[in-house]
Amino acid sequence: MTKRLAIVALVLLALYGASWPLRHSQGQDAKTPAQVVYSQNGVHIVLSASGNKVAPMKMSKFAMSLSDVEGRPIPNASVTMNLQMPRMFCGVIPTTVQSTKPGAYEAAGIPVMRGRWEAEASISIGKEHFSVTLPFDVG
Ligand SMILES: [Cu+2]
Repeated sequence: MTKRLAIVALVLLALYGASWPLRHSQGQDAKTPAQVVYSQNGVHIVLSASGNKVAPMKMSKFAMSLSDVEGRPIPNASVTMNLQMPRMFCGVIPTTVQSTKPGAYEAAGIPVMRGRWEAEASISIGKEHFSVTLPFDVG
């Protein structure tokens, strides 16, 4: 009897263990990252939402930094950013982007409704173009 119980316990434990990757990925899906880091061709881009809560119809701010592999700021980039909801027809909401210091930018825009949004930054440095997307939640 005790042996049988032990086997049942082992089977349950194995099932629980096998479902771990599933539970883990669900947990990650439910949360948006605080920032995205993008690195390519010697350009390092960090895009983050400023402040911890974004509300609908409120001005939301985003910060972006551009640096080279040694961490030196890259000045004189051309930066635009739009806000949009994936798979919805809320339209594309432009933001105003300003450089706060060399290699640092602040974008501000107003998401119009609750839900999952994406901030899409387009960056041109000389002849190179980069695109970085930050998912964020409004609500
Ligand atoms: Cu929408």
